[in-house]
Amino acid sequence: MEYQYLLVDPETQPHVAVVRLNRPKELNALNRRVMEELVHAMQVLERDGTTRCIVLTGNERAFAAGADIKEMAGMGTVDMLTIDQFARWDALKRIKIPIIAAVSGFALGGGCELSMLCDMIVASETAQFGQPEIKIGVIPGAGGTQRLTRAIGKARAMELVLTGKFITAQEAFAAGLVTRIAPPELFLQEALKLADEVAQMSPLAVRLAKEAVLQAFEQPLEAGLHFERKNFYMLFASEDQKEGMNAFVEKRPPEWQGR
Ligand code: DAK
Repeated sequence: MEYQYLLVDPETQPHVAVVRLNRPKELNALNRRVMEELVHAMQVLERDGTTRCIVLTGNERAFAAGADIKEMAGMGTVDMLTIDQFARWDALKRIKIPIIAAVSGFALGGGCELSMLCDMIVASETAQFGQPEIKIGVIPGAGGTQRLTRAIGKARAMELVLTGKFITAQEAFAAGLVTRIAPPELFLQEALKLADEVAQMSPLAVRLAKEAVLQAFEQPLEAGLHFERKNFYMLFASEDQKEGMNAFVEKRPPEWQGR
């Protein structure tokens, strides 16, 4: 697939790919084509067998200012149902490799939701997060009411969703939405540093760990603990578990096989 709105570097550093949203004039508004390309790029990286972590970013002014309002403005319920844009969001949710959102500037509406669908958010000091859909007569549709509430709590999420106000990177960090903040010239570097830390771990363990953490959003505690335990047991059937523990005992760095 030829990408019109993405720049993809499959190996910016060993085992780490960078996917850049590249629709700058529209502040990376997520139209149907962008979402289609994004799903394609992520699935290709997942299948290539070498990528262990993906950094998803935009530009300095915007990660993404939301779904494309101009594209949606004339649509009715039947259009929304038949286009079924949710299928693309669901496909992104199923990517098993960790994805780090490196956010500078606006992460609004669908842009904020996209950053929250990622596994971690590294923000530039200039980042602004918000769910301003209420100002255009709708509500968040791609997880904003759920993921934001889980990330920052009911009171703060309710205020953002009901008023459409934005929060700064510092506020997002204090609230637990963002894992690291860096100056604008360093935020991507910081995200790459974090990606490198993840990429140095056993890819198998990383995959099962991501899956288990995400279960905390889906399951009651007992079921989540059960899920975690199954993944934990499963890793004892892997070469990487033997390698990791032997390397510790032998005081040497592990060499992961991903098996
Ligand atoms: N859609 C389309 N174009 C957008 C856009 C957007 N979301 N955001 C910005 N742009 C365009 C502007 O129209 C403008 O284009 P021109 O007029 O130059 O042609 C250009 O980007 C630059 O924007 P501004 O001139 O407005 O720049 P400012 O610095 O003055 O303001 C701003 C920046 C980010 C505060 C402002 O552009 C703004 O308020 N943008 C809209 C933010 C917003 O309301 N976002 C939420 C959109 S609703 C779904 C999944 C997800 C969603 C829905 C369904 N399914 C799975 C079904 C999500 C919905 C949303 O995100």
